[in-house]
Amino acid sequence: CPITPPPTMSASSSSLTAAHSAQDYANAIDRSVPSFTAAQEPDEKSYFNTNLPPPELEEYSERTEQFVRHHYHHQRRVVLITSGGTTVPLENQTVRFIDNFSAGTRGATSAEYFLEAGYAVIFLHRQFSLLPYSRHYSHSTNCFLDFLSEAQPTDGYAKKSAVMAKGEYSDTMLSVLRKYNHAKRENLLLLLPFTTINSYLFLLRALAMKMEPMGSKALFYLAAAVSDFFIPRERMSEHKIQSGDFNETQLVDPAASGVGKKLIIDLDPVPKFLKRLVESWAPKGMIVSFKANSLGQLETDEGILLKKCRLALERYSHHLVIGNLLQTRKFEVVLVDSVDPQKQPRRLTLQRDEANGVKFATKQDMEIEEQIVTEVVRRHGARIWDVVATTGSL
Ligand code: 9Z3
Repeated sequence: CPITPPPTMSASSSSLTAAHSAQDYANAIDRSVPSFTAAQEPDEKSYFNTNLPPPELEEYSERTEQFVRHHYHHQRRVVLITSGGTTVPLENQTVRFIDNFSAGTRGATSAEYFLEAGYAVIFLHRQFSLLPYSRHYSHSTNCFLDFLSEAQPTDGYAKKSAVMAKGEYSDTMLSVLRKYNHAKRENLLLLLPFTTINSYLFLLRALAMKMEPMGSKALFYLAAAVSDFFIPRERMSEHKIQSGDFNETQLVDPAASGVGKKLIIDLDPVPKFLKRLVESWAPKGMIVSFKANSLGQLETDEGILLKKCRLALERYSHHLVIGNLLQTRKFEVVLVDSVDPQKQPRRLTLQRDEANGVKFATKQDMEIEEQIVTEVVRRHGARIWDVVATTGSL
């Protein structure tokens, strides 16, 4: 999860105010529970037997199976990218949910570079988050309409008025369009949207298992911002939580009275399934996870971030952790690998221009994902050779 959970998990962020005492904050997360240990097989059984699979599970599994078969045939490597935030619904018929901070930039941008590197991409993403290629022209900062102009018949391009790309954008747009069309034509990009943390977990497990035929040519690039806490099915309210519902749902504080009753949400830790992915769902694949931190002072935070990356490798035994700080994630990441987690990590940075104290990437060197993906692809290649050399097969 990219965000250290807020001191109290209230449904409304507006209630995260000085009205809560330091004591409230201190008690909001039960630190006595060893919550961040890796989930084991019984935890997996318990989670997947007690929570409901999403309706799209079967369809996505079939599409993934076909996609993998097709690219296995063409001897391509396949990467499963997860991208965007995961929601935690408060009701089964969801009206309210807790969300996670992520636009999907890391995932969508990386997908384009993986495609350029010859991979086929399964893009498991939060619905309506950024997508490869269309990300250049979507969302509020770069509305696609701003890239268009009206062509008049006199321009010689059209017999009647028509829409065309503005001159200054058309070269870039043409290049993006060609790559997009190529990916579509060659069936290189499988877009699979999800919304909730529960769907994400069910889908990750099912799709990972469908990648099995790829052997070591399967790569997992887990950039989605995964919720740390959720409400298990047996405690979830069926309908919208009403302010008088406290006995039924256990979600509204029965001790509070009158106007301004507090809604107290009791969340369980989300099981950490990364180890199950490594050991059981995709034992031959290479698994890359992201770790994010969001505190203030860069120097100290980097120390904390590095510790967290090393701890993650120790706990889950996967292959590479990419650490990023929320504030600088577009310019800087560190790579900590399982071969020697204690050695100085590989740091990737973009050159920066400083203007008014704000840091921008320079124009020549815009996207850090290009560097990240180049490095991951290189390590994946090395690992495939290792596996072939030691086992004689992929
Ligand atoms: C990340 O750290 C991603 O790089 C970001 C990307 C979410 C910061 P944006 O989408 O942001 O470009 O806006 N992802 C965090 C992944 C995460 O939650 N990891 C979990 C963990 O380490 C599960 S593997 O416990």
